[in-house]
Amino acid sequence: MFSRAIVRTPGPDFARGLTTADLGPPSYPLILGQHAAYVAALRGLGLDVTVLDPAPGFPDAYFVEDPAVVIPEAAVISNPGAPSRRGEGDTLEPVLARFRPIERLAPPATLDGGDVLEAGGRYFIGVSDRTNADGARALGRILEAHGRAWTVVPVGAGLHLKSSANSLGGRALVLTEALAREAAFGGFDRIVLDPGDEYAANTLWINGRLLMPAGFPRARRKIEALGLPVRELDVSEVRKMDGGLTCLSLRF
Ligand code: CIR
Repeated sequence: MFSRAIVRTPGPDFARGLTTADLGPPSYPLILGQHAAYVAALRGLGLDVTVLDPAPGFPDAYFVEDPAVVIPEAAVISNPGAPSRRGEGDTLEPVLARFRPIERLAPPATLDGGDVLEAGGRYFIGVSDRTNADGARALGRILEAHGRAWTVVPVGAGLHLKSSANSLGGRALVLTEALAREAAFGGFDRIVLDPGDEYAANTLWINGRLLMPAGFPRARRKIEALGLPVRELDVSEVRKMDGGLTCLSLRF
């Protein structure tokens, strides 16, 4: 269960962030509105939300999930895989230090929090273009020191592990077809998305309710069949910058 979230308002330079999406130019007024609706949704789900100001010089910094990983015992400042995002963690540290002892990952380890999925009492760490094997091992050692179990998962397609797999609470996961046969997820109840619905894997479970990106009715029907209450949010401008619902917050 989560009680808090940290988010950061996108800055006016957000369109200079990294992206591989070819979905057209993103709009600043629209992303501000979508971000405000996201914050309101988190608050509506009972979370105490800390909203940080934009971080000048770091156009991707509103994707606060990537430069840190928060576990019950610590906040780990990561070393993000993209050089332009290194330094975002320093801007989060004073905020996270209010809630957790700080630990740090150091080069050659690289890790983005978007590659870290907690589900069924275990941490799954994706090795991706952003998170290397050193990063997975370094976070794994911290998790182990706090008595937490972890498993490495190769991320074939998509930016991060959580671009393609997310928790639906308990032992249920929503996954793209590409990850559905991944042995690490063998013991889970799996909702596998249809081809074309891959973006809907970036859903956000908060205390028994699910936030989903708008516009994926087939995926929504599959998830609602589990009895999980779903709310859709429009994140079109976030998607243009390769992001989704999970990347916009740190929850703990
Ligand atoms: C990036 O490429 O780093 C950002 N434009 C998007 C990060 C999305 N984060 C996430 O999926 N956890």
